[in-house]
Amino acid sequence: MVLRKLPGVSASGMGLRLSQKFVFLLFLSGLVTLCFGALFFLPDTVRLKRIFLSKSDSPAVTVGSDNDAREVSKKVSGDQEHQRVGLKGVDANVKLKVSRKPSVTHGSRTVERSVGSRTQEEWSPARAHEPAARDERVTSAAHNGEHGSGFSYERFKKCLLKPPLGKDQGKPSDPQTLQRREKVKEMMKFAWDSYKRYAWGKNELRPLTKNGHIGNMFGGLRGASIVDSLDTLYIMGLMEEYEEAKEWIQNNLDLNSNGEASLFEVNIRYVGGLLSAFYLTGAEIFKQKVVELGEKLLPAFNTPTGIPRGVINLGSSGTSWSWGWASAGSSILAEFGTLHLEFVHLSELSGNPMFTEKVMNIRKLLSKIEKPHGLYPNFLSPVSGNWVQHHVSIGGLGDSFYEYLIKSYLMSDKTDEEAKRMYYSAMEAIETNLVQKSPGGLTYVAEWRGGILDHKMGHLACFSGGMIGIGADDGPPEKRQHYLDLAAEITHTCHESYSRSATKLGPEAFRFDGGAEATATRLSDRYYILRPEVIESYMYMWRLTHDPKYRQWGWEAVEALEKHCRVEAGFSGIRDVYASMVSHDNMQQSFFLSETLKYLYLLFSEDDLLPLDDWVFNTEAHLLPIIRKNCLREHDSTLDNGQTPLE
Ligand code: DMJ
Repeated sequence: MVLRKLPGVSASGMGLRLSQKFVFLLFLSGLVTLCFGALFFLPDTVRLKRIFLSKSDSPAVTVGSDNDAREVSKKVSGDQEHQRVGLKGVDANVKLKVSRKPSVTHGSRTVERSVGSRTQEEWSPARAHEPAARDERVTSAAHNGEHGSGFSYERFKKCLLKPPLGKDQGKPSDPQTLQRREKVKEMMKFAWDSYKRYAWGKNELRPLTKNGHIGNMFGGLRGASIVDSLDTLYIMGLMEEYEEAKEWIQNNLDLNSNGEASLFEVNIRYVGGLLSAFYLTGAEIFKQKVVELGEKLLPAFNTPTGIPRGVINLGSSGTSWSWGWASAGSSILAEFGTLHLEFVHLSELSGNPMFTEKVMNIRKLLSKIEKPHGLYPNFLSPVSGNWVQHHVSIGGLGDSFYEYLIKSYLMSDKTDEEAKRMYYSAMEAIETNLVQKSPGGLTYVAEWRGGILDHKMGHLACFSGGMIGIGADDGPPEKRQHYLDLAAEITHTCHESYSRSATKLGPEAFRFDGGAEATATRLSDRYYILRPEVIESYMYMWRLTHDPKYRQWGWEAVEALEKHCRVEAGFSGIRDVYASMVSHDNMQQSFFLSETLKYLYLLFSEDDLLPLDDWVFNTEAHLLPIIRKNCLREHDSTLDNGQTPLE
């Protein structure tokens, strides 16, 4: 290359004068500052996304219900299609880009993500299911970790107000309901047997090709379907299967993996699944594994603000990254906001306060930060602690954050006043800004983009019927009935999104504009991947109202699942709920076993099966007990009234 001599510039080595060097440096640093600032402050425009999204070998398609954040590259190659999961915040099993830099993304790379009121002796799990008796004996030889856990399973059991499995495992007296419940149990057995036969040890079953899927959403961890199924198998009394699952955990669940995992997904499925299995059965192995796994997640919180990044290396490095698709290296509200329940229980079991400290720090930041119109945007910088853009949604990217606020309050035996305050003021803001009525009279929760409403609701947002329902009773007295009505209206709208399709299953997202009323208008929103949220709301609304329509709607869903999703080797999602000739997506999601089938089973059971006075469900439907004062820890030697609640 020929360098031309510029006036005033010496030709030797581009020798600039000192003042010119200074001006040049000033210009350069200005440019860098400008770029840096732009990444933080510009809205999430298509232009910006182009910078962040990796070039893939196929065109980018919109995945999941969030068009801005989830425009991920989807690799389709014959039957090797990467499935779309559309989890809270992230879509599993799709090709996703991970931002390698802690805050602003410069470099990036692509990764595939891919027991009424009987005495405690009568209700002990030992009576319900023999294997549990062994588990409890193992547990009473308390395992004290580095911190000395001080946790006593016996003490915990005494503190439950009611037997977890009810007086007769929740068996309904009405023959039709019993028959329906048996059908759901048969579906679980079929899904489990198929997974066992074709995909044992892998993360999910591919029911068409009859093989297993691993993906890399769990950072090299295996057996997601096993961990996710443990409590469902146990509750349904599928004890042989539960024992197989437990044995696999004991002998094969290797936590020494070195891959990149979604903190959120590992937490809700693995941590949640193991905690739930431990509290239900008392088997020590689950406690050991979950505490070990929890410790591997702690480095994700090593950020300037303590807000964890979305992706963590489970190996010894513990390095973490932000999702490449998330605006400017931000963390996702539904991800860092969906750790609280599990982490509080990790502290209870391990005696290590660190877990609780980490999530309380998140809480503190979110409580203090200024919120536009009282709303919580979905993206926050783990470096600056500021919102990155103003997209608000009670569906994907935001959803389970709100769920964990009210459940934190309930799980704390209604002592966590901060969670209560945050939940009800968020609800006020959501009602003022997002809740809408369609011309046809359907109540829905729209999304908010910097003040502009997007009149759509994702399937994920349909959990909110149940959430608003369980939160109704603790709201301001004058709003209690209102919240219950709102919960019923939202659940009704979500049911409409099912009944307006040819398959009677609901689409990934449905709209209320351009003449649409609870129907998907885009091809890319028409799929159904065995998601639970609508059925989850039926279950809660049944428990709260005992209106028979909820059981009827649940049964309609069972029939549709059987007709359209059941294939020879398991259950599969479908690509278009409006096509009567269905095309299957070849994926039996692990949440189908942990959530969809569990909620259906509970819907057709008596309310004394897993009573809500004692338990909350995490966002993957795993059970976590309400923490009563002086009930879990050894040093809490006396109960308030000197008695156990069952005495
Ligand atoms: C599940 O993994 C959980 O319910 C999560 O919170 C959201 N997505 C799936 C089910 O749709």
